[in-house]
Amino acid sequence: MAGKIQDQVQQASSSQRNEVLEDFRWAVTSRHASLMGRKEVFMGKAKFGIFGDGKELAQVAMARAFQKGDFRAGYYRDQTFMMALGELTVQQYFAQLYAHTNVDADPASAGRLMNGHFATRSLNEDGTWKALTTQYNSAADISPTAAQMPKLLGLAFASKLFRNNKQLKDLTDFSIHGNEVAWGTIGNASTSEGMFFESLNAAGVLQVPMVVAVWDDGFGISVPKEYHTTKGSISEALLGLQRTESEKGFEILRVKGWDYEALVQAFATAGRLAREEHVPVLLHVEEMTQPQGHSTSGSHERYKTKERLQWEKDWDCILKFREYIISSGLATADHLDEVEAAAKAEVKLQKEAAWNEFNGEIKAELEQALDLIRTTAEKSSRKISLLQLADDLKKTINPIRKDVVSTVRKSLFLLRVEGDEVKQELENWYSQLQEKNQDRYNSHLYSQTEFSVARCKQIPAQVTEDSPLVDGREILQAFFDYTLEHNPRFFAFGEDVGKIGDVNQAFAGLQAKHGEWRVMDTSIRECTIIGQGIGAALRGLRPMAEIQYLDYLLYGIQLLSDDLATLTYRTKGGQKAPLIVRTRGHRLEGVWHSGSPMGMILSSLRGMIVCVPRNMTQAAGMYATLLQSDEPALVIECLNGYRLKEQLPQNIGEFTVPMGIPEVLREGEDLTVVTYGSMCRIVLDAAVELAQVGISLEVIDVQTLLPFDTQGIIGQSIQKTNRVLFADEDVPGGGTAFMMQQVLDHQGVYAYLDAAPQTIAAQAHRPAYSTDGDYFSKPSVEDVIEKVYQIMHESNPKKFPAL
Ligand SMILES: Cc1ncc(C[n+]2csc(CCOP(=O)(O)OP(=O)(O)O)c2C)c(N)n1
Repeated sequence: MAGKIQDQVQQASSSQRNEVLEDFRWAVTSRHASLMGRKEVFMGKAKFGIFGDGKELAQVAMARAFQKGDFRAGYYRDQTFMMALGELTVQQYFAQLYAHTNVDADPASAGRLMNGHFATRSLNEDGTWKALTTQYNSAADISPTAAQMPKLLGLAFASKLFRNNKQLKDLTDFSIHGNEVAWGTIGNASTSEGMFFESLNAAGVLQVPMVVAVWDDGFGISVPKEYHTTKGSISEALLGLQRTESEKGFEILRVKGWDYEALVQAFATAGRLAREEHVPVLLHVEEMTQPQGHSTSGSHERYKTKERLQWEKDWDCILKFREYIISSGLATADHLDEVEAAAKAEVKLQKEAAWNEFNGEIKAELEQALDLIRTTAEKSSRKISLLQLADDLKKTINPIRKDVVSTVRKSLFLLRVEGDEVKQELENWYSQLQEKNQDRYNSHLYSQTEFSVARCKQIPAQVTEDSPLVDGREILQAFFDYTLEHNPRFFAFGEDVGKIGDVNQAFAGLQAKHGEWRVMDTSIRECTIIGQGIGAALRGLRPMAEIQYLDYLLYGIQLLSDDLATLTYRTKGGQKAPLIVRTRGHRLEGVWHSGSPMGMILSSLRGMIVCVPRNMTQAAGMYATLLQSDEPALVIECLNGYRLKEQLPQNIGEFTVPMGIPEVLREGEDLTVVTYGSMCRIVLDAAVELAQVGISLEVIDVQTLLPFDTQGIIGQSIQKTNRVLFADEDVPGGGTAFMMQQVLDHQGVYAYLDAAPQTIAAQAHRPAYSTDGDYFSKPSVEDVIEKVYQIMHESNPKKFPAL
């Protein structure tokens, strides 16, 4: 018996030893990847490099505590963690450094992101979800520092919902009883960002399983931490968040980045607390280093003192790890040297394999291009110039796709005077190459799967004479009630959404009916409301995040633009977050409640659907479409429409409004007005008055700005009327300029126009307060009448004399 126990003790200690040595192997593997990565950049084989050296030890410890189903949302230093988890091979690491466009080579971003942007794939190729609870998960990184924090909150919040909302308990591909922890990493300097503080406060309020590890190397590029953080320490500065026996809050832990045992223990404690008790944890990892400096963009000798540089050498976490292993008798120095030598050799092999695969594809295309240009040259009158182009291409050092394509295009330009028999082969080859490059560099901005909005079922609203006339807000209320009943993954949250059912009462009574885990209040924090939604959507839920007024979307626009709108594109279809952002805008009163900054939205949110319903029936149909699809969307309801009467369709909750299909609201002969949202009513009122002076307006509601008129309905109208005016409430050159560009560039209407296409928009400033402020700032019925009349006057001054 005694022997058996001794065996067990020995087995335990040998497996412990193996674990430690495995961690050492990953630490040195990662370090050599960093060292070689930097050289690749200096040799010109990659453009830029940012590496995880100096942060290795904490990351092997974090990997030990990370479990299947968990999510990471971190930043560019986390290569060791990803490698130790088995979610990043060294070859993939180098493939991203070279920007290899193949998903298998770089599963995180298919070459779309610079190195150090990590992600796992949550989706199958057809856009369906993988079983996230059976894999390790990393949300896709983005570069703006601290912007990983709001979605981290949402990833953690999803666990809270899964644990508390019993209707979700069968969704075991996404959560097992809300046991999943969301692990965040952030550099010490980046904790100065507002997003960091907002996210931590919200996590403390919500009590979500979120562990935030701060990698503290004392600097943010060249700026020391005294310039960044009160008291020079984020854990000191945030002591007020620490939970006590009587008050909920954070658990705050501090640990040194070179102390292996303490790190393993700290991450284990953090993981346990978060997983079991849903307590958020701040884990401040101090005394980290940066052996190679911040990135390949400069050297740290410029701003670190000699003493600091020496300290970083003496306290290098791998050096300390070696000392620990040797002094604990877990391995000898010779053995560790052997492990390190083997790791280094392996890194070199995988680096070369990554380069050969990356370069091999390009070389093959280059050789094909050279062959084709040369054979074409033999048949062409431009032989000498073509051969010269081919020779120049051949001589390029480390050629890239741009060199190949640019040479082919120059060749085809030279060949413009030749017949098909000379150039057809090169043209065909180039058009196939274009298709491949389109897929490599331009695809997946929008969903390419069966869940794209374009493929949603179209079900018309059923309205009869008997359909009751109700307030617009009641249409939405009926829709949300139906959806809460039928779709357990759907939940809505935002400022004042819960108890009172939003400031315009579209959710009135629905929290009481469906529960606090379906319809909920948040604090005033637009940015993390968006992040909360992104994170929850990444975990298979269908959140509706409410921004109380469109004017306050600016607090969240950076996140929407950098994170949500780019998500599917930057992972080449590897992740999706079908978040619906609901807000209300356009006309009301004053500088901050009448905004319509559509130009800003259109420029920054490509990758999202942008819906601008003219009334609440259309809004309900759009929400139904969006909930069938997997695309993220912004829906801007009309602020002044909640009390207007509309007929309640019989099939509320089921009817859909298709995306990208404008609706002709009034048919006419003389001029097409293209508009949306609250302006629809103004333009329709103007149309009635203009009819009385013999001007017949065709009024078109675009309904969605992204996508925009996918069937060319506006162009067809212009073919009939030969005149067009684009109208909205944005500043001049905003939404109207976008609509005009779309129609002129994509619908070939130039030949049909009898008058210059024009726009009518609001003043360049925000509206002054009160109804008069609105009248003198936003387009009024009279403004539209006069503008249309002016266009008609220019066409026919006799019939329409000057005003
Ligand atoms: C919003 C934003 N501002 C500036 C930058 C440029 N930048 C990249 S890394 C960095 C320093 C970050 O330092 P820290 O958070 O301490 O992380 P470390 O690199 O030291 O690990 C800066 C300023 C950025 N990426 N995003």
